[in-house]
Amino acid sequence: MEALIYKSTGSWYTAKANDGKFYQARAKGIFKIDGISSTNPIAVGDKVILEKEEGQEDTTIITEILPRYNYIARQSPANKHQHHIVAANLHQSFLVVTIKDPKTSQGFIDRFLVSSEAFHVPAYIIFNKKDIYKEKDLIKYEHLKEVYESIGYPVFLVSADTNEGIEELHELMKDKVTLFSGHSGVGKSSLINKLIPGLTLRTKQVSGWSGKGLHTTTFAEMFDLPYGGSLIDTPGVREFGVIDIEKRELSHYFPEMRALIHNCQFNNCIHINEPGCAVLEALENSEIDVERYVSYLRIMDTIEEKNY
Ligand SMILES: Nc1nc2c(ncn2[C@@H]2O[C@H](COP(=O)(O)OP(=O)(O)OP(=O)(O)O)[C@@H](O)[C@H]2O)c(=O)[nH]1
Ligand SMILES: [Mg+2]
Ligand SMILES: [Zn+2]
Repeated sequence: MEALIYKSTGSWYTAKANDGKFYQARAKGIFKIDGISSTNPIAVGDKVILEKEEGQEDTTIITEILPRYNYIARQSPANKHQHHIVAANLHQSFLVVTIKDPKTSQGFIDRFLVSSEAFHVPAYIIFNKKDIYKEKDLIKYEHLKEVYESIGYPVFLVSADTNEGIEELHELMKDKVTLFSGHSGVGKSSLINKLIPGLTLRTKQVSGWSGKGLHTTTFAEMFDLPYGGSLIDTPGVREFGVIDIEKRELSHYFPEMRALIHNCQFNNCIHINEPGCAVLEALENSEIDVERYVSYLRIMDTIEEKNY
């Protein structure tokens, strides 16, 4: 029978079959998808074929992964040459960020957005913890909202504590599959608890933000929305390493650069020091945000040359 993966712990999967029931499932053999080396060949959101295990009442075996409509992957933290598939078959992703406690850097936002572009998953930026922002934090927020909305990424300001802005998120999520991603401690699970009444995901107990590297959510998990659609909670990530992008194509994943590159004098321009570069000209005229360009250079530095 056909089923959808709701949770993966590495060795066991929870899958909802088209009989409407949840099954515990194990994977049979080694799956290799598209020939890529991945730490987790089956991810939350994957459609699979389940077979009842002989002699077992409740457990099942995954015998096949059905083709993916799309997926998001990042570098495995343990091995940068391996992929970690964050989730599959997504309509959109919410990058949950915070101005403080913890602070999300613009570089992190940009690496996530580049991956979203490369995997063709529309991204929204959700600033959480509005209730603790002081005036200077709100000024920073307004600046970032302007930067990102001007290049096509919708930006929202919400608070899981006070419920501000939550209603707007409901509308965006209806009948869609939405991935929640972001650093640990930004409030992904807290927001999800507000978005799905009755859900009580574990969130960091201590009030406020007291340390780094303490992940409260440890496995990605999908939840159905009461008004149609579903969402995927994920463990916080420290870094979102981009994968499978070549130096020459990186600017295609920056929408504000993509719009200009046909004006560069050389068609193999990578917009660093070439003469007649339309991107550098726009940068000089402040038509491109300097921090975005800095992110471009930083990501460029992390891309290893392949065969030239
Ligand atoms: N002041 C304030 N605190 C919040 C808000 N949202 C979440 N928090 C607090 O931030 C801390 C982290 O929240 P979580 O929901 O566990 O964060 P998470 O993003 O799911 O973290 P991981 O599961 O580790 O990735 C908790 O102490 C929450 O109470 C908010 O809107 N305002
Ligand atoms: Mg969490
Ligand atoms: Zn150029």
